[in-house]
Amino acid sequence: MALKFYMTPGSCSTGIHILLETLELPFEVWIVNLPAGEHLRPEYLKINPRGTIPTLVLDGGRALTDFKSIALWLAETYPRGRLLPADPALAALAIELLDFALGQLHGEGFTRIFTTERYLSHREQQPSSALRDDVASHGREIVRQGFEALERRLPADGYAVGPQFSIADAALFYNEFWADKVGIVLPPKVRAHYQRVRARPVVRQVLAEEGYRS
Ligand SMILES: N[C@@H](CCC(=O)N[C@@H](CS)C(=O)NCC(=O)O)C(=O)O
Repeated sequence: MALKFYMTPGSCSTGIHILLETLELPFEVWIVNLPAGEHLRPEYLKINPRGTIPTLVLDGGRALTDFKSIALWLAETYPRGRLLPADPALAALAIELLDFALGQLHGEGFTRIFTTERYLSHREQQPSSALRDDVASHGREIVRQGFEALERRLPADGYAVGPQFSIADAALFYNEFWADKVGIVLPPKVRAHYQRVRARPVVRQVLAEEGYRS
């Protein structure tokens, strides 16, 4: 049985898609249409009770239901892909950056921009557009400050934690891609990192498969 990958084009699952293709693994793609609410259907909730993507169902049926666990499983199961540095301190740093990408840039920043309604008071019958704008611009500010912090620690060349592409780069990349899409200007080293990852043939292939022109 092949790996089953549940994804939505252009979402955070793009990062996992890049890791799967980098490792040249065979996998089945199951598209979950988030805007249509397919992630909340009972069939999908049976696989991933939180109703989020990405999900990776392993050979044997066990489901991994968040980005970090999938990325770690891939890196540790296929060490030849060198998706985590062999040096434990660098590997820990990669996990720190991955966590920062998922928790801060995505979790605190982009969710306020993409799913603004989740931050509006449920007591408000009809939240004003000023309130919406306030939440979304707070999200943009969190993202902007997050990339400023990243700028101070990214090396001038290579990837996030050295010369080798790692799971941290895949997590940072989808956030940089989103910033590009919503017109948030990336500081110079972050922008160079984004372009370096985006130029990788596998990344170009994944973006093309997900419907983006390079
Ligand atoms: N903790 C999850 C969160 C992933 C996540 O937020 N995915 C978004 C798409 S980028 C999602 O599934 N949103 C649907 C929802 O939260 O209802 C992970 O790390 O995989």
